[in-house]
Amino acid sequence: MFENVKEIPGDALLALMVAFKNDPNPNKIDLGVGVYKDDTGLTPVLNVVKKAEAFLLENEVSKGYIGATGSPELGPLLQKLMLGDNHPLITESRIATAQTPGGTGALRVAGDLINAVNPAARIWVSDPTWSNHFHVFAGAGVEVRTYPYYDADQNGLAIDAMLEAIRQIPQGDVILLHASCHNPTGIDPTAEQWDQISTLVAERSLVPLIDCAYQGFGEGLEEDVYGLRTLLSQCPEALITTSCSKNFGLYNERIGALSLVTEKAEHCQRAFTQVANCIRANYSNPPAHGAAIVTTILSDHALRQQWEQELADMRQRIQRMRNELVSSLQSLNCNRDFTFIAQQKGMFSYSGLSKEEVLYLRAHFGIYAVESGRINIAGINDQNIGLLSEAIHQAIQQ
Ligand code: PLP
Ligand code: TYF
Repeated sequence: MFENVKEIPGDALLALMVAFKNDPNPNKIDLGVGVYKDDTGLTPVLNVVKKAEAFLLENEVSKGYIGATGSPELGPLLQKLMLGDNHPLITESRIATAQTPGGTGALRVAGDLINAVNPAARIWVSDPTWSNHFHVFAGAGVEVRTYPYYDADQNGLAIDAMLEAIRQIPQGDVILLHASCHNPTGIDPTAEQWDQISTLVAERSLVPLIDCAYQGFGEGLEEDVYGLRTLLSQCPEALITTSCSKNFGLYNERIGALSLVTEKAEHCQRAFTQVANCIRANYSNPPAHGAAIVTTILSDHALRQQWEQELADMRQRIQRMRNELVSSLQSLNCNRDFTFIAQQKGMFSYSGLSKEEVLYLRAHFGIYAVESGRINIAGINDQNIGLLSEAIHQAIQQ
């Protein structure tokens, strides 16, 4: 069976992670894969997570299966986090949530669900988007198309081209929108642009799939769901994929969720049986530990406050590094304007560096960025920012 199987290239981002690890340069800098790092370059376990785990170690009574759709407490807690307390979708029972293995698991179940209930539907993703979106939806048998998003000349959102493309998407298709902290560009729509996008998505009878992987990493827990709430206020149906990897620092626990929003409560109950069926046919039921951590934190007042503080610390450190990179490059009199980096949101920045410049940084300084020019701002710290700025200054003069 395997004699003539051809090799396929792995994920370029994960390959970059390995290349960084193998580089002996003591001053190397990792701006590649999207994980948060603190000022010492580590991806720490949050203190609040350690507290929740200590509680679970004492109090957990069973390792029994938790069922296809996972923890029954997780869904309502995540719904409130995204929508706010007493949101009409919650009080009207028009939203149902299944726990999934990470945001990626949620995206895959969403793809399987789309394929099961409307096999003709395509999914439209931004150009560019997180590369795994293509793999996940193709794997689920859903055709992926793109709409314009990035304006390279302005280093901003190509809003006119985006709206024009959305006007052409056939009714009933699914459109994926990043709730905040767009991966890879770091460019999010403004509130006014979200209003325009939402009105159009509703007018065209498209189903928004809102990928919410960075709530709290941009401007704040509330601010980062402005677009999500606006879309849900206008569109009768939607899908939301949530990841707790970044905002709880639970990357390898694989914790996320898929929420289904329907026009009527009875549609929700029926469609949710399809969600459960997709999960059963795939991995049967999700791992329990990450959900237990998240529910422990979100349902306890003191733990929740501590989590919000630790999340704010991560967010503020990223913003500080954005500002410092911009001023550091300015003080070197770089002949290129990088001020847009301070305006972008979340961990990622489309820096505008060309592939040649990225490869120059890697070869000459052991600085690892993605060839598209994407840099992970969380990889910058007080110790390496001087070297990084000098290196960028040199790379763009080549
Ligand atoms: N969606 C986006 C936009 C992402 O950047 C990521 C990144 O990791 C995910 C989803 C998936 O996250 P998870 O690690 O929870 O599967
Ligand atoms: O874009 C990133 O860097 C993150 C992490 O296959 C990631 O979203 C990257 C690739 C991948 C899984 C996660």
